[in-house]
Amino acid sequence: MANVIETTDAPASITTPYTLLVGQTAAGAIGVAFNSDFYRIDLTAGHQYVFALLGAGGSASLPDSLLTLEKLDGASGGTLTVASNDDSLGDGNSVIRFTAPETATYYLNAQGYWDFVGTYLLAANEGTRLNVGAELARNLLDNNDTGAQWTTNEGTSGNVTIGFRKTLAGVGATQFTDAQKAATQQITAMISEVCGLTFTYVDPTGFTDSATILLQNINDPFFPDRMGSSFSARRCFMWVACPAPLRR
Ligand SMILES: [Ca+2]
Ligand SMILES: [Ca+2]
Ligand SMILES: [Ca+2]
Repeated sequence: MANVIETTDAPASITTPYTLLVGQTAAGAIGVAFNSDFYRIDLTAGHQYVFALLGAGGSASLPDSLLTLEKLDGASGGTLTVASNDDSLGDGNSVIRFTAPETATYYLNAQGYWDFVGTYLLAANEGTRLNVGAELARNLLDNNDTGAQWTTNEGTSGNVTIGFRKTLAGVGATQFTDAQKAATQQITAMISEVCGLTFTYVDPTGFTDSATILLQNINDPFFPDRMGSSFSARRCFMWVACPAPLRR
């Protein structure tokens, strides 16, 4: 449950009645195209913060968010944008990492990208890494664009087979190392904790071509990096097969 609930639509200005404390989350909605919602937040000079805006709330979820951080502009009486992000959290979601140059009141401006509308979660925490609690994790795992899900009925538990690809494909393809295999198993264990999905490893210490999810590395200089830079040196690639009754 979010700490702050936007009941009446938040104005797109510093008159907003909503305040977010560092460490809290807010749940709100972009109800109409091109609307936006301001949340006041007090930041301390020299401290590092992470702010995230993501679609949340199932089928009504905001498919593509845009987040800016605003500060009062004394000269104009309006606000100045000091940081902004569109898609760096993946799946159209937004994340801003910000070191406050001064102790001041700032405003998080939650928006849909272009004319997108829907419900969202806004989160603020101190540090350099996004603090992903269960509520945030659940919505990050959601596919906002399609509402696709692993089980026939949303919210029920499911079982997915996973393995490390034996027959490689693509530019610069390599098999997962033992360290990568171990990290993958830690990550899927964390996902299982928050969403009730069970991952069954096919040959967890070896390689296979027969699982719903297959993982390998690729090293393709022309493959754009999802995290924002133009070209990435490395990324891992995931194949997802779709046996009934799973949908993805
Ligand atoms: Ca709103
Ligand atoms: Ca609004
Ligand atoms: Ca976006």
